[in-house]
Amino acid sequence: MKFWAVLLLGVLVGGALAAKDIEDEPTEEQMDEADDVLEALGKDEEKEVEAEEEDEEEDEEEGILEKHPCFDKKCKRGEVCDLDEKLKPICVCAKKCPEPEDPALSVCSTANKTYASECHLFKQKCDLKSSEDGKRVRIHLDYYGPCKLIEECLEEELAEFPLRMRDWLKNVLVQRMSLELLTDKEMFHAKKIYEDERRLKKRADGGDWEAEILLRDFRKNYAHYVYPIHWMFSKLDQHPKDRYLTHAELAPLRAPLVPMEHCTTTFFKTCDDDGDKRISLYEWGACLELKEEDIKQYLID
Ligand SMILES: [Ca+2]
Ligand SMILES: [Ca+2]
Repeated sequence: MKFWAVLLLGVLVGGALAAKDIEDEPTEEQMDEADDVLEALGKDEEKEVEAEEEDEEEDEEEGILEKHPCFDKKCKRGEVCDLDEKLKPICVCAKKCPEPEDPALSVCSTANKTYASECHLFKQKCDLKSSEDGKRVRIHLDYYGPCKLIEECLEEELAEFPLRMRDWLKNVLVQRMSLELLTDKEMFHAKKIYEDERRLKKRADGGDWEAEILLRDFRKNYAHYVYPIHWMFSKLDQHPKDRYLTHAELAPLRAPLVPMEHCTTTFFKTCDDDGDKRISLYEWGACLELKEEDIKQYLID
């Protein structure tokens, strides 16, 4: 799944980061789950590149060389494959991570420490896990990019957050249509929004409209926002697909968004209306200000 990278295409207006609410923080288990989801996301992208390379290599090597036992072994980030005493492939902590030249590849941990890359963070997590003999390791990926000052999310800023979020979701959907990254059902909805907006001579390229304009547009062209809100919910609802979003399932949206929008964390907390630490489709729709009768299960099936 590659969509987190595409999320970055839509640039939201924003400042620094949300102040962390000490109470009601996710548990260590929930944060570990979020790490696993983020770790797997990054690897999906690498896998596609690797698969192409492997195809080429296989063509060249077929019938000549026997595969190394580590050839098909997939390890987490910060880990590499090695052979145990029985020559079976196992994952062990990486000795070293590649040093990225681009500072944008750095990540910030929940302990507010910047790591040069995801590999560096997950390697340290792996090292600690191995050395502390099963004890819980308190290192988690919080967001992409270097750590930065977290500003408090003011009430009026929080009220504006859904305006930008909705507009952004709509634009991401339309952008993905132009990149031919949608299923037929998604394409059907995206095309309709695109054509309607073109007819209305509206801009469909994202951007930083004033809150007032966004609000006016939401009221006037409300129908354009209904599907994109459902669409993002179903994209995130994957582990498991049960019509609820957990902290881990929100991570692919949260991690790239937090450095751009300091109300992200607070916003997601407010969406959990009944406080059961997961966001139902109804809570998600209500939080993004859809009318109750427009929150429809069939749109996420
Ligand atoms: Ca789920
Ligand atoms: Ca809930």
